[in-house]
Amino acid sequence: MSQAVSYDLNGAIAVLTISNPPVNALGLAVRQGLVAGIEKAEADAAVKAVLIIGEGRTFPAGADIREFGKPPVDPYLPEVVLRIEACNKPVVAALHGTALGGGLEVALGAHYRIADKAGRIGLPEVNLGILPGAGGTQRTTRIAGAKATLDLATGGKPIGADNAHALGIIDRIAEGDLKEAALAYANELIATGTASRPSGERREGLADEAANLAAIEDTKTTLAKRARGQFAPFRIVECVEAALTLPINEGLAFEREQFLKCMETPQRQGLIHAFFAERTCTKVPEASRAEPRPLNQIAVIGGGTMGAGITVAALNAGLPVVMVERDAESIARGQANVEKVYDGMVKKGRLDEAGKAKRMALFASATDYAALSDVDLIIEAVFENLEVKQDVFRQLDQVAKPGAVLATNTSYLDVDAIANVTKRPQDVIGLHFFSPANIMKLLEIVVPANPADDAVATGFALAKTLKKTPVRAANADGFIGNRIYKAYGLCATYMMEDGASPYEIDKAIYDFGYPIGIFQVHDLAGMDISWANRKRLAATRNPLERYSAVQDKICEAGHFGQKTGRGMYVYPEGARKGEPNPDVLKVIAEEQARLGITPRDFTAEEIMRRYMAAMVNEGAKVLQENVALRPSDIDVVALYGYGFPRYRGGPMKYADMYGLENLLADLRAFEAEDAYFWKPAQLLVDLVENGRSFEDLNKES
Ligand code: 3H9
Repeated sequence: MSQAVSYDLNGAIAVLTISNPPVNALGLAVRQGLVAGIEKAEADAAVKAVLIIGEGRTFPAGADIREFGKPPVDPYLPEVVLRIEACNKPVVAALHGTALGGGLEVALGAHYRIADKAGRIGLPEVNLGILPGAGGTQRTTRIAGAKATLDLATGGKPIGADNAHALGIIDRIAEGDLKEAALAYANELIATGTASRPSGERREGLADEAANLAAIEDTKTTLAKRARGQFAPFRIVECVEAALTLPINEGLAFEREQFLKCMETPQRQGLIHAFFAERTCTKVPEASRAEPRPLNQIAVIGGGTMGAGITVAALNAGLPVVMVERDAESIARGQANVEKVYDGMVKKGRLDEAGKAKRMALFASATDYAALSDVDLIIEAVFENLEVKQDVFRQLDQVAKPGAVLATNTSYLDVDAIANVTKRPQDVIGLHFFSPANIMKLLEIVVPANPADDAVATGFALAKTLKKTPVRAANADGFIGNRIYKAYGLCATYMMEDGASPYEIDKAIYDFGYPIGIFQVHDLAGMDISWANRKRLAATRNPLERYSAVQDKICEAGHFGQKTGRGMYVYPEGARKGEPNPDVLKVIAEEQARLGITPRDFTAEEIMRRYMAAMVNEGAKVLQENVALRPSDIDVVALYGYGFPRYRGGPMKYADMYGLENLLADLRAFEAEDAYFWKPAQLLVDLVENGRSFEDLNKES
């Protein structure tokens, strides 16, 4: 027997225990072990039933994703599942932890399923750009119907054992010890002479034809919007449709065909890259060298939009927060900002009053910094101005207990300049939250010149507690995200001045897969914010940098976007979706005339080629300056902070797939028109010269 699957006898039951840490993924050794185990059990006349169970934390959480893209090796998972299903003795699967994807499919190959009460099951393949390829769509539909299958397989979210039980996917819930309960179940089957029961022959889920057809139509409608541009979700619908009409063997063959098509797509590559990237970003040198400091009580300085959002994120995670503001009026406003978020959630039915009360019970407020004397981590979230922040840190230095981590929430400012006003710069880090801070997953953890390892590790521990995705950034203007954003933002304004209208640019970006275009983002965030930043940097701007004054002119007229009803778009009373603003086109025309630019046409393809070249080139500069640890960290920033379409993996992954030599050729072509802006990053030149990719750098990190 393979080491990955052990074979033991318990009375008349053959127990196959899967052991492939950490998540018992169904790699080759497990697949071989399962087939061998079933064959051995069949061959032994004394064995009357088989039990499949996982060792450690979980029943298999799926196929081994690391094998994808490599040549497949026999036995394939669909065959393994068929072999289990064909066993002439009843097979029970005992599920605990997260029985996902191929793991659930193996369980569906078994004839009976028992689950631990806390167990979760799901078909999350869609999150990886693929679909359940070992019979998941066919067998689940036969057992639980189209709606349950479509929800599981196109939504990709796991459900609890109780829910799965109610749907008929799980036959029994184990109240006590799972293995004992599963053995008892198998013994019962033996005692009652219950035969094996192949899922592929079941029909309960097919009974309500009208409901099944309605579920297909509903899902098609929701996916048209929710899964715009994606391949796999629509193939899943087709597989479930096939399950409703085709015999099982044909249904399985159809599913296999669709699975293989999904495997061929760049979307599969992009999504699997994203899966590993968002796990790798938590691996940083400081956290490998030191344990985080305790995090029992945190404080937030400032109750504005950011401060309130950070407070809500912490309260949601069960972390007590004391909010500090300068006077009673400001603290009342801060508390109201927090309550407003919860009231909104209550109104939308996402939280009940009891939930709100539970969270607010963890909230305290103060107007005196003395309240900070016993706090483990203090997050300053006051106005984005260096002097103001430095002043706060001087005061924090007086009152914070030794060993408290002092964090500044800043989008651009120099964290060392803030740390160095204290006598404990080693305890200071930057935490760049994204707005709204209670929703956005990204947290840039900014590491100044000489931090204590455990202070940085505490930042990563905080991210984990808040269920955020942390990315380590060195202390440089704009860190990772805003620095790159600035580069492709500039590229967009140059294209706008050269003849592509902002509306054509936004449409190209939307069609690429972003939720909205960059000018719509400006309007949403408030054009005054980037205007203020441009003014802040005006004195240090390199004279070689091309400067577009179009957006300044719009701001000078008092138009800042959605909040003023006019910006790059106009927003008719109450509307959130804007319409093109004719004044903007007028300003652009005036600027073109002033600068002697003859506007030209841009195709959507050229717009995106330039946009991506600007983004990736700046990403490469961020890497060569060691602001980011690895290319995949930049991808995570773009995915979680800036709406980059996940199925494209992130800009650096996109560049690898586009071909770095092609990207460099684009940059060289654009360089002829603006040698300053389009100068290729040296790192990119070196990678191309040596035939290497960003993925090679990921592997070395
Ligand atoms: C599939 O099944 C296809 C079939 O339908 C058809 C085939 C023909 N493979 O997330 P964590 C690693 S597709 C390989 O930090 P958690 C992960 O990278 C699959 N490795 O833990 C990490 O490694 P490291 C469908 C995997 O407790 C470590 O395990 N299944 C796999 O927060 C711990 O992971 C899925 O999509 C895998 N399948 O969450 C489930 N899964 O320590 C994907 C995990 O080196 N997995 N690893 O960084 C998950 O959603 C979560 O990992 C899980 C645990 C919820 C299981």
